[in-house]
This record gives sequence, C-alpha cells and structure tokens, in this order.
Amino acid sequence: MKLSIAITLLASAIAEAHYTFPSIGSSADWQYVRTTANFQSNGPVTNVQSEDIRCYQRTPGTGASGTLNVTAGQSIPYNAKASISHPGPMAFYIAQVPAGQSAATFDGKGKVWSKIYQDDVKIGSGMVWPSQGAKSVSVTLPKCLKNGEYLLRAEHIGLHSAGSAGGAQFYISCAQISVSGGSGTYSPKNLVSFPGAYQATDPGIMINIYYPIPKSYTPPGPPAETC
Ligand SMILES: *[C@@H]1O[C@H](CO)[C@@H](O)[C@H](O)[C@H]1NC(C)=O
Ligand SMILES: [Cu+2]
Repeated sequence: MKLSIAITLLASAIAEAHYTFPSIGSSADWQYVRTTANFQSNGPVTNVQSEDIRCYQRTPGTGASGTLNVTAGQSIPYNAKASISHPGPMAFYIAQVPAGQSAATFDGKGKVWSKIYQDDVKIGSGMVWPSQGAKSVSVTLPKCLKNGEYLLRAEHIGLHSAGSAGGAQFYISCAQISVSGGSGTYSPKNLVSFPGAYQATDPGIMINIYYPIPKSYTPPGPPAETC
C-alpha cells in the first residue's frame, strides 16, 4: 500500500516535470497552436526520425482553429505550460506556407524550415540555459520576412537524461501566423526538414551535461538566420 502510494506520487511528480507549448501571445491554449499529442500527458518526443519531431500533432492533417495576425519585427511570446522545467536549449523555426495553401492546411513537410532563434548556454559550475524555469520565451520575427502565412515551430530540448541516444526530450509545437509589414528580403541560407534536420547522435542531442561538465555546447540544426 505504502509502496503504491509512493509510486503514484513519483509518477505524478514525473508527469508534472514535463510541459507543453500551447499558446502564443495572450491567446487561449490551442487557439493558434496546433494541438499536440502530449496535450494531456505533457510527454516529450524522443525519436528525432519520427514525424512527431515536426509539430508533434495530436491529429496530423488538422490545423488549429485560428491564424494569428502579426507584424514582421514583432516579438511574440510563446508560452509553456506549466514551465520549462528541464535544462536545455530553446529554438524557433519558421516555414512559409506555399502558394495555394494556408497556415491551417500546410503540413510543413520538406526542406522548408529555417531557424530564427537559438539561445546561448552559460557554463559555470554547470550548464544553464536562459529558458530554464520560464513560462514563456519570446521570439522576434525577422523584419525582412516576406508577407504571408507561416508555421512557427517552438522547440525545447530537455537534456537532463541525454547521455545516450534517444535520451533527449523534445518539447515541440507549431503555431499558425500571418505576417504583414515585412520588407520581403528574407532569404534563408539553411532550410531543413523535420524529420531530417537532426540525428540522435548529434553532439547537441546526445550529451551528458552533468559529468564531466562540457566546456562548450553546439545546438543541433543550422545556425539562426538574420536579415
Ligand atoms: C487578419 O488579417 C487579415 C488580412 O489582412 C484580415 O482580413 C483579418 O480581419 C485580420 N484578422 C484580425 C482578427 O484582425
Ligand atoms: Cu519532463
């Protein structure tokens, strides 16, 4: 009896340690963000070769109900629920919706994603990323974007148990946005696909962050693009 209570408490503690990214700005959960498969469990994607690594959708083929109007150059808060409790890097990618489709219908397949944000680790007596414990991370959209609809993909990688392949935990979601006011010169040098961008053994994915403490950190994927 005592043991089962202890196991139940442990299980709920572990579940609470996980998180989702259900909203942008001050909108409702899953209004502009496609509902993820972990919307109840909060659990991560661990297989970088799975389709889940793209947008982790609960129902692939189904968009969110809304697409948020935003302005190029604007800073958009992307919110975590409950909070980003694991150590690891935060990145944002965008994919422009092809002609004839909309943010609500585009599946995001192919080499269409460019990275627009990557945070930096601080290494002292341990590795500390700025997102740790945060309830929201803001991403500034490049001023030079072309106007039109995009998917905005949030990605946080929990590296607390990433010492072996498949141990890293990916927390992901995709928001639907419509960009206006862009100057239109954005021309990303590195477009990647999901899956495809990452390997399980990439040095930023398979890494023991605790011992010995690494002297540097290389995030997976391409560098963040600027205008
Ligand atoms: C978003 O932008 C479109 C196109 O400019 C416009 O038709 C629509 O009313 C806007 N929606 C909101 C909620 O402002
Ligand atoms: Cu967790």
